[in-house]
Amino acid sequence: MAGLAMFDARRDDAATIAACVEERAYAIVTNLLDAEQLARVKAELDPFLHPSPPTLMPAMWAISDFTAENGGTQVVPGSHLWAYDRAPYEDEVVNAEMPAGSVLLYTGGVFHGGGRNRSNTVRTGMALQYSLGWLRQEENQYLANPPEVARHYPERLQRLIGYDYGAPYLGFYKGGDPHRVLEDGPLRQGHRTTPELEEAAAGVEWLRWGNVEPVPTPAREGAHARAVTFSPDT
Ligand SMILES: O=C(O)CCC(=O)C(=O)O
Repeated sequence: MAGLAMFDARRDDAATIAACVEERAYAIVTNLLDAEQLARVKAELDPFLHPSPPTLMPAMWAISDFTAENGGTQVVPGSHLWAYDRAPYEDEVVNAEMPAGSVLLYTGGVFHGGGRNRSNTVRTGMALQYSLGWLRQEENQYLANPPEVARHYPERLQRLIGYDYGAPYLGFYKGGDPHRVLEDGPLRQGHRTTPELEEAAAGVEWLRWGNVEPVPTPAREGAHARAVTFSPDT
């Protein structure tokens, strides 16, 4: 399965970055509105306590050149194996500099984010995000109950069969609540508010999956990069 997002990152135009990310997952919008904030995709999309076996693989295609100056995607190599609460130091963050036509592959547990665009050029990329094929309902409810049929069901049933978010952000439609496709009138803004997102995230029961032991956290000095870490206990 793949979600598709196109984005143009202009100088000091965080909203443009947000517009792309909204096509994929609202939580990442919040994280990336501040340029150079790093996050893990999987933390928003699956309930497996980090680190775990990979469930997602984003592919970032460079449509234009990606450079450090124009905010090319930043990644923290090795962070897919870190303890969930370890934030990267600044010198652990690298820019994926690559010419147009290249692709950056990473797993959903890697800290990543868009850098600040300090150039006068537009950075354009295309993000295709792949997940394990079994991360879906057993019956294909959208074919079995397409919108023209499902719109006659009670809302509770509509949401039960999939016209709803999976917690906290999975399954969005045009950046918002998929239930909107069954509602009359123009598509209203469907984004969850920050309190709603936080409530959904707080309701996640983090599961241990696999036997991936976190690499030991080094004892060292240095400035931390801006990153979203979490504790499953809070
Ligand atoms: O701006 C970028 O290159 C990274 C965008 C991003 O974080 C994402 O697609 O999840």
